[in-house]
Amino acid sequence: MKRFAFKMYLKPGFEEEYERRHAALWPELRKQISDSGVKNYSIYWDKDTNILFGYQEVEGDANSQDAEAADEITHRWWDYMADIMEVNPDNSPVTIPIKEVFHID
Ligand code: RM4
Repeated sequence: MKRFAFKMYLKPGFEEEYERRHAALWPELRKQISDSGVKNYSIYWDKDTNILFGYQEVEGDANSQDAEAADEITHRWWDYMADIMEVNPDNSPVTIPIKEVFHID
């Protein structure tokens, strides 16, 4: 199991909408994420920068942000979220991996 942390960017003023959409996460996406080996997945919002900090534990090789490995459900979700996030041309969220500098179990 590997730990993967990353940052994404929320458009200003959309934190409530972001939280609302995630509270209603599509069941098929939740299943796809779990089936892909991503566990213990959280996203945090920094109000001062609108940075979204993601953390997840990954059993395989593909994390949730890998646009190459992403399936149709994930790409549909990215299309849905594109109006409130900073995205790449394929609507995948701009994702910057963050280096782990400390961990204890
Ligand atoms: C985020 C982003 C991620 C996705 C989660 C569920 O806003 O779209 O790629 O894994 O939602």
